[in-house]
Amino acid sequence: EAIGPQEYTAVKLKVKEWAPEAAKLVESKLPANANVFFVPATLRPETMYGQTCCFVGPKITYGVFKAGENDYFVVTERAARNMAFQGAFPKWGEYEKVAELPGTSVIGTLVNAPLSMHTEGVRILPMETVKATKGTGVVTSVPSDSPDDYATVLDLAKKADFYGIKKEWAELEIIPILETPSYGNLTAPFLVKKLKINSPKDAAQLEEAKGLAYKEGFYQGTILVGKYKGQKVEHIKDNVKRDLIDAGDAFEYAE
Ligand code: A2H
Repeated sequence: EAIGPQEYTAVKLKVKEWAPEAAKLVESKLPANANVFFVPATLRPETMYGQTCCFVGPKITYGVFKAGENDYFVVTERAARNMAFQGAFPKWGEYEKVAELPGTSVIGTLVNAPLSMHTEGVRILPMETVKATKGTGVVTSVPSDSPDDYATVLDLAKKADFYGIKKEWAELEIIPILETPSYGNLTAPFLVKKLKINSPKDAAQLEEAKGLAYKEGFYQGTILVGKYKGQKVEHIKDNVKRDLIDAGDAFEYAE
């Protein structure tokens, strides 16, 4: 765990098509032309090219909070309270919840993921290990570079019926976005295999994999795609974050 404030990039994933249950819950609560965004918090903005889905906790309840004239954010109430004191909402220190969505109700929702190679959109999927007490309670999935995300998409694809999802939602192509000398161009799959991680519940090995992936990716990584292709992660991480913010696709979030 980090000491002192953790500074995240909050990325805006715009809803293109609600899952049926969520559609019913927001129907009467939102203007027809509302822009609604799932807002994952990430420490790795430079990996957003590799988003293949976005996770919510199936046991977490989310709020839909008014973020602007016609904009709404789906995050935990805890995150909304923090955001209210960071200028994310119209009135400083205030947040307005217009609807509540149980995590299970949003599974299958199609969202647009900024910078992702999957421009057709990605699905909201369940992840049991999402913590309600960290970030926004929403986690965007980059299985090429996050061992947690990779272990989870493997599990989701394997048990698609159990999770009530379509297998193909968990199996969007994992495109290499970052290269490191030690782990090649698919760091998370490499480490998950090397450390013999079989499930998202292998907490100790995942913790180890996460540490290795993070260090190697940040200090040795080279980006393989996008406008900074060929450059060192260390040098362009903040540029990718800045670009996302300038495009209106992200903002800074700290806690
Ligand atoms: B990271 P820290 Cl590619 N519950 O983003 C569980 N995990 C959460 C979370 C929550 N409520 N909120 C955020 N996270 C994840 C990308 C990524 C991340 C990559 C590689 C490693 C990595 C894509 N997922 O994180 O405990 C988010 O996943 C490993 C450190 O605050 C976020 O960044 O340090 C990271 O954990 C924040 O973890």
